[in-house]
Amino acid sequence: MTRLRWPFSRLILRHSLRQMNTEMSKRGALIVFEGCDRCGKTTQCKKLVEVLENEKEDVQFLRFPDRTTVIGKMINAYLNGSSELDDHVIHLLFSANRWEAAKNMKKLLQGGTTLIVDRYAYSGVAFTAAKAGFEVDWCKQPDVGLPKPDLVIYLTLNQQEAARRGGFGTERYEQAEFQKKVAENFETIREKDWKVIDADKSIEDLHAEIKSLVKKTMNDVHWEEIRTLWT
Ligand code: NYM
Ligand code: MG
Repeated sequence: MTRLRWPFSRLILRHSLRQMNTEMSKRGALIVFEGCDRCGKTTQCKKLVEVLENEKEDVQFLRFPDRTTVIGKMINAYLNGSSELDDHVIHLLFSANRWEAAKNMKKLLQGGTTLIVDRYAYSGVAFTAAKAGFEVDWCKQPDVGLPKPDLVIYLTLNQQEAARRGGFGTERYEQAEFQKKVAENFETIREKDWKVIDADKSIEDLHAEIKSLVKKTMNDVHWEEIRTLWT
């Protein structure tokens, strides 16, 4: 018995040291970009990721919908018009598409990776609530409990500039009238700490503004717990 005790305690010590180490390692930040279609979100996300990677930061780009999964393929078919789905069903699929990524997102964040995310649950609410008969409160429910972003960058674009940037694509929702309602919904659901940025400027100027906000958040959240959305 006495001979066994020593290796056991050493094992336990090693285990708790490892645990302390993971608990004490810096976490990454969850950064979300939101806005209407054509506001330049994707361009900015990709540029930001490229620049941060060059600076040897641990970052990963994610986007919702993630059209590569089984659920994502159903969403893609709905958006490009090759399938019809009930409005409740597509809303829940968009949410399920986030939940299927949530565990991995948390793992990456805990492991120190900063996630740059093109759209999140706020798009889910703003787009579905733009349809007749859908209340914001109902729309939020399926996403309650997801990891909460540490920073939401909301890019706005006036109607004239949006029009100047060229027409919308051919996907469902890409019509001026619908987008106007979406923008109103973003105003309703946006929280005090969102960074609202007018996207009507050069790609470089917009990037510089965004990058400094993101860097600050990355430093601020190192030792903070990951929060949960709408709880
Ligand atoms: N969209 C996106 C939703 O309606 N609900 C959601 O939860 C999300 C994440 O999908 N018009 C809409 C917004 C867009 C469309 O997005 C596809 P993207 O970023 O254009 O691939
Ligand atoms: Mg789009």
